[in-house]
Amino acid sequence: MGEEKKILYSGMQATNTLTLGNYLGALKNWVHLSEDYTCFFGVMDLHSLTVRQNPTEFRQNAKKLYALYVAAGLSPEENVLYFQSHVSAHAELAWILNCFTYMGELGRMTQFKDKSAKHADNVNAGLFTYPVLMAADILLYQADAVPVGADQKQHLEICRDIAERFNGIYGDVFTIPEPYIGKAGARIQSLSDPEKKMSKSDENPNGAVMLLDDRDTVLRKFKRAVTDSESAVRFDPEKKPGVSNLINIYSSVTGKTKEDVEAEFDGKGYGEFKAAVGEAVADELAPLQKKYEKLMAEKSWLEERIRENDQKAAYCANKTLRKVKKKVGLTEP
Ligand code: ATP
Ligand code: LTN
Repeated sequence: MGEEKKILYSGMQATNTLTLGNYLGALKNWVHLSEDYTCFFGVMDLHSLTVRQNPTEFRQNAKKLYALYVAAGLSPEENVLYFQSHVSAHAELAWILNCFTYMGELGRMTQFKDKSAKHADNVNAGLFTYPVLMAADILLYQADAVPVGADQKQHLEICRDIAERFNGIYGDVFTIPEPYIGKAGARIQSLSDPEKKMSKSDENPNGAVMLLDDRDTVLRKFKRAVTDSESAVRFDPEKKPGVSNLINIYSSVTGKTKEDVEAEFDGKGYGEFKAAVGEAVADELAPLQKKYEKLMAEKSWLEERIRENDQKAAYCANKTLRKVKKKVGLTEP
């Protein structure tokens, strides 16, 4: 028998459809990691409530996100793919951990500061305690590794602090998780403004390639991608952020190194290069989109997997929650 696999936990908020940045920076890496870890991936719908949602669109987006996880290659039979809000232990543990988290710690979170500025009319308490719910997500499953983008690193640090504080009082209840910051595709920039990251909430529709964009749209967006006044395909993020971003995307999709890409397009113009990147991305997305359409057409299969996975997640989460409740001295029901 081999060694028992370590536990990996991650998830995304269920807002809007995903971009190529979400795919190359997160989802695609998860698919690789899922071979080596026992994985839990959540559709983080409770976190999405920190920003006001339209209920109909929100419900659809959450289901779409689940289908995209599966279409991208995460098997719901090999991994636990579930909805955060379907497992009540998340909200329960978050409450308990709230009582082990200090206002000062939460006030230092840069995401809280950014989002409060962006949604100045709705600086709610959920936005403030967002990292505590995230800590509960991770700690419930005794995760060893948590793949996240650089923007989430601070949240992982506070999660470790809360877990260590709790363990310090009550003994070894929680596994202390390690962040796992991927390398390839770690940061895909906007096609229209390569100084900014590619984001779902970009105002310019040409800045972000969406995972469900059709071939013509993908090709058109790459054709319009902002570059520079030279014509050499050379990786230099400082001086040539646009072209460097395209090299990064192309190398992430094809698996070629940056040097190989430079050599491949040596002496060729930007027009040819942009067309090649567009084609490579469209080819990468085509099978994912086909699978997504198929999944959405036979919803009952997906719904059955969701039910099974919600139960598997709840089983693991409740084990930790029971232990926590006992440790803090809550009476048994
Ligand atoms: P928003 O536009 O609403 O801020 P987002 O597109 O940044 O959202 P998140 O839900 O915050 O998406 O992130 C989901 C995951 O995708 C995270 O792990 C994040 O690090 C990763 N990710 C998001 N955008 C990019 C990007 N441009 N490049 C690489 N990874 C990204
Ligand atoms: N905050 C994360 C989403 C998220 C998450 C988590 C990621 C919520 N809970 C637990 C990893 C582990 C984001 O915005 N990307």
